Amino acid sequence: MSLTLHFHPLASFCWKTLIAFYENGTPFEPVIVDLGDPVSREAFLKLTPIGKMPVLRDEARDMTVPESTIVIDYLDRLYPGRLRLMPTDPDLALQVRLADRFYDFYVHEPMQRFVADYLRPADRRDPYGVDQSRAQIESAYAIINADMATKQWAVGDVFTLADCGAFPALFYADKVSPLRDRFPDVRAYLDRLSQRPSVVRVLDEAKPYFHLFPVKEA
Ligand SMILES: N[C@@H](CCC(=O)N[C@@H](CS)C(=O)NCC(=O)O)C(=O)O
Repeated sequence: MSLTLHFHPLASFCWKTLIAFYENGTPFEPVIVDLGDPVSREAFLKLTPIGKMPVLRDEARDMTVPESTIVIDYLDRLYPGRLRLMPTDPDLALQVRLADRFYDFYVHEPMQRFVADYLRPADRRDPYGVDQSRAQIESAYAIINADMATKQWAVGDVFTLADCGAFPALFYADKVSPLRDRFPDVRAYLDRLSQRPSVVRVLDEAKPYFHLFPVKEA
């Protein structure tokens, strides 16, 4: 098999690429990275010195592809499936890139910072930073709520790369800064995403690891 995905089943940015793989049934060999295991860690750092997952290895093209967005873009161009995750229409593709950046920068990354704070030693926590992350997520919720009032998926009627990234960002953001019933159109969008078979599969595969998620209640 040509494609190997290095990932962890609980890691949110890895979910983004897994959703893309499962949407199109693209075959790949899964390699679970355990950064707590010295052997797995060393092998992973050889592949990608920055140490961030997911990473795609394509033996057929002798390519190592880091960054979830770039992995999906790469698959869409070189191993396209039934569903084009990056639209061929340039205006729509721009909308997808903008939405993808929005979810990564203003939901996913603040959520990650929030979660990372829980993993710090008690005397190194950063309540000010956590408040900033929460405020960022809340501003993003308000923007998404207005935007999704008239849309099915992130850029309209078709499911794209932006939706692959929106699911993990919103799923975990909802754990650290709960949506409750404050943002009904974000909630409805998250519910629609949760029903995609690709997402159901990702959640099923993550279940055995959920106890490792450090935020029990926000
Ligand atoms: N911009 C990167 C972010 C990747 C990222 O932050 N991955 C996390 C897992 S969700 C990771 O590798 N964390 C390990 C670490 O920081 O040590 C992407 O889109 O792939």
